[in-house]
Amino acid sequence: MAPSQKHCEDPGPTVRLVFLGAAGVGKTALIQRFLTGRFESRHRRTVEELHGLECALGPRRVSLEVLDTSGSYSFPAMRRLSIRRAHAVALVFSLAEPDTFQEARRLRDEVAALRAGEDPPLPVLVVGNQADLLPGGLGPRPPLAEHLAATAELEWGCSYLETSAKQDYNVQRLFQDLLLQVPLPCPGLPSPALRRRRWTEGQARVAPQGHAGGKRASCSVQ
Ligand SMILES: Nc1nc2c(ncn2[C@@H]2O[C@H](COP(=O)(O)OP(=O)(O)O)[C@@H](O)[C@H]2O)c(=O)[nH]1
Ligand SMILES: [Mg+2]
Repeated sequence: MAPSQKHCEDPGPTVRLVFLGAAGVGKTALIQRFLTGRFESRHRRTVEELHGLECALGPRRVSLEVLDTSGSYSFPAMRRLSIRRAHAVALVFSLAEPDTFQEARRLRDEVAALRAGEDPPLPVLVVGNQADLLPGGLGPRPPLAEHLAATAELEWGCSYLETSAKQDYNVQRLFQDLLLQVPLPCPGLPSPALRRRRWTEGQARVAPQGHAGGKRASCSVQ
């Protein structure tokens, strides 16, 4: 993390990350794993929950908002509003239940329709969660997962990541990938392309900050 005196005084721009996907795919579990470091095996229905934390992106500070959505069809107006206001979207499905990929496809179409023609395009990261439940666990990708990854990357033009909230696999990276793709009008902040290259070269990190055992209040991406 950059020393705090190097940060600008203002809280910086707000960056909104929105988690979409069918109910039960692990949206809440991924967010809770990131914020608290913990995993809960019980499924509790989410309506909509907004989490806020401070995040240092290199020398700049941003107010990070993470929106956890219900994944049900009951709140279409809320969903459309959250898509319109998003700076980046995590489109989560379960690798253990490939049918949930169809819901991801439907949501991806809705995102594409609502945010059509934007330059740069809204970053959308397709997240195959519950990877620990694949035959072979977190080992090599089975052919079905390979096919879903190729659809997300080649057909939809999105980036793709496999995660496990349960095993804490790629959860930091999920937030890092989303944050690195957000274009910010920040003086002194490297471009998304350079930030992504730093990540690829292993220089970028999301560092946990804040409360041990409690909810994380801040994070840092170098
Ligand atoms: N094995 C496994 N279970 C998970 C994982 N992520 C979530 N779950 C479980 O899946 C169920 C639904 O998770 P939840 O986060 O509530 O889903 P949401 O409706 O998308 O928010 C819960 O019982 C979680 O414990 C994971 O990566 N692996
Ligand atoms: Mg939930």
